[in-house]
Amino acid sequence: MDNILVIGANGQLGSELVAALRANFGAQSVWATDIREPESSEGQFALLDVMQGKELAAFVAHHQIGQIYHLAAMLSAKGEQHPQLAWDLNMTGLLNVLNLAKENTQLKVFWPSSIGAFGPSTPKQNTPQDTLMDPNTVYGISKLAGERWCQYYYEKYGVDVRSLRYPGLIGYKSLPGGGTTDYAVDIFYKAIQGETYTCFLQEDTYLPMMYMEDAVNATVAIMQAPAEQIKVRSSYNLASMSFSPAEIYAKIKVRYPEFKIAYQPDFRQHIAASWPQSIDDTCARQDWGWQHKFGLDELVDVMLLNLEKRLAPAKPSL
Ligand code: AKB
Repeated sequence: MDNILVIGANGQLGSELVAALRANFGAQSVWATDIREPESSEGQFALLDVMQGKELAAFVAHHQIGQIYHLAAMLSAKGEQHPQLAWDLNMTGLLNVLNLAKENTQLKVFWPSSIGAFGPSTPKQNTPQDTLMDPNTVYGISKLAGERWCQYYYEKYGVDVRSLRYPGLIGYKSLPGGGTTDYAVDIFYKAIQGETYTCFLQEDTYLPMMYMEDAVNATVAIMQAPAEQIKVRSSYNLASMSFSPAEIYAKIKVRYPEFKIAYQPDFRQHIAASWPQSIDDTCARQDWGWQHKFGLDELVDVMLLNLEKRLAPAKPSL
């Protein structure tokens, strides 16, 4: 069994993906890496900066890595505040990984794209796999360019790279940071903590979203699928649900009748308005059998159940 390297393992997706990979393939075969120490570390962890290509190559050789999940990136909202940094991190990191895989074609690579790769002229409803893409954020431009690089390295050098266009990801185990879809996590914390939630998007802003367990399952599944089933080498559309702030607020309010929301759209509204509202992921379902489990009701149930436990005040010991 090849060892597995996760780059950007402390992030929202990374922390949950590492746990799933360890459960599936054994703790000893999974290396979690990031540029900062994790808050709590239960398995093998190392500091590693994907921008340092030579260090990355040495790590991969030393630990007999056969699969890389390269998750380190700057997300959409933060990227608009630091355009040059976002471009450098999102592009150089990916190219360092792809160049390594070009030298060693036994390496299998996973790299995340996003609904952010679409833009204002993209069809908003049931956005097809192949369609007009004109992203107008640095993040989106880096994702679209990254998709083209993945396809290029596959065709030109035979690199086995696989990718998903994630919607907004929502989970209770880890916090997102710097994204436009982050509101859909933050809102649960405010509801449980008894505070008013001030939403940075307009109430009717529909966006594609996904519960973290589905996203992790999709990621493991696409990497496990036989190579001949992976017919898209740029990035696959992936979907499970879409909702607006008003819709998720209404669902949470059923359980927290006192919960209040206010709307103060900021620059992130402009980003969200440029993205699709729903995604057609037929190709992923047909090619490698993708199926989601969680819709909006299941998402709200699982988030409230687990965050209520986590945020409950500790009982005083007697
Ligand atoms: C973001 O909001 O930037 C990300 C994404 C949709 O890629 N969650």
